[in-house]
Amino acid sequence: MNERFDGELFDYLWHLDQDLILMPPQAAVEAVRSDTLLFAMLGVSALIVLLVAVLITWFCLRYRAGSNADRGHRPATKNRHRLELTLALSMFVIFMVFFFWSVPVYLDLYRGPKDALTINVVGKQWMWRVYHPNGIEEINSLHVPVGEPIRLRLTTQDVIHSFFVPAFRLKRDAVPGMYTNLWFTATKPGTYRLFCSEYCGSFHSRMRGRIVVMTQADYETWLTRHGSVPSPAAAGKQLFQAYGCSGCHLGRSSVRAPSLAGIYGRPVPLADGTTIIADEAYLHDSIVRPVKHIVAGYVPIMPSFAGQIPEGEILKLIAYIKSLEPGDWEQGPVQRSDQ
Ligand code: HEC
Ligand SMILES: [Cu+2]
Repeated sequence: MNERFDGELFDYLWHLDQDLILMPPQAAVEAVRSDTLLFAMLGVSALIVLLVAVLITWFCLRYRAGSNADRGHRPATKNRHRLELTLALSMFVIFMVFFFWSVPVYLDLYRGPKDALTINVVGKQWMWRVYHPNGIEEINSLHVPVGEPIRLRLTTQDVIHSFFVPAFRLKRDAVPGMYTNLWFTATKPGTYRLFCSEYCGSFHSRMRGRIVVMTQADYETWLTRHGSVPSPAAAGKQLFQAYGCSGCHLGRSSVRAPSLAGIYGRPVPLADGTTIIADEAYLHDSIVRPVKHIVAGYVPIMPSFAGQIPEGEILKLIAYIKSLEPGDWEQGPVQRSDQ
């Protein structure tokens, strides 16, 4: 048994108590909301199962062979109608209660608050890479402050993965070429387990990590301790040069390509006559699949960068493009000489 395997076995045994618990801790607002709903549904189902079981037993005893129970036909009365109506209506009411209870729970999971702190997460065989808005990067761990709404924007570098945090009762697929979102507000400081819950290759089971929920004060300390990294936009500016994007896109270049200054969030007219809002997904597509949306008035000469730029760097390029204000590139030569 080599040392590495030894370490893993130890790791496995060490966490066994956490793996085998029946209910993971409730560590987020979302966990409490879905647990309450789940247990209410389980409760109602249990009551109905109980009612059916009691009736079955009662009828078995009452109408058993040889008993002198009345087996004659019931005369058709208005009463029977009322029984059917009551049953149907009460079922309807129960279902409607659950409908109006669960819809907001579901919608909140897919449309979180606008002011949430956005953190990018990229799945990759077999790890989770985390990109904080201030440039801090982590692998297989995610540090967040308690009590603050967090939005995770997920994507993946290779195959489909799924971001699963049992303590938050949250799971969302990370899909290649797509951004999916996950919102949560952690309620208890502590360390929680993170899994990939979509089979993604030989070492899928090792694609685990931890979520560290910290008090505001601890989080501030953590940020300053890791703080002196370039911002994603600054890193993106470097990459924009390194990958030769500036050769086409910057003002002075001879090749005709649209200016990207101030494009984020604006409608872009496309060659097929439609317009599209330049959001993250559009910018991502423009880099890896330029022919998907061709900007009106331009020849589609941009090469596809699919598979050539890691997702983490695409995030930085997008951060750079987002940071540009309209007119930023007008003073082309000045811009270029300081790079
Ligand atoms: C060979 C020249 C060339 C290179 C290199 C190039 N582009 Fe482009 N790019 C274009 C052209 C031409 C268009 C407009 C036609 C189209 O949509 O395909 C465009 C479109 C875009 C758009 C959409 C612009 C809009 O107005 O909606 C984005 C975003 C973009 N490029 C980003 C990049 C990034 C990031 C890089 C570097 C990784 C890059 N480009 C490299 C020529 C280039
Ligand atoms: Cu995975």
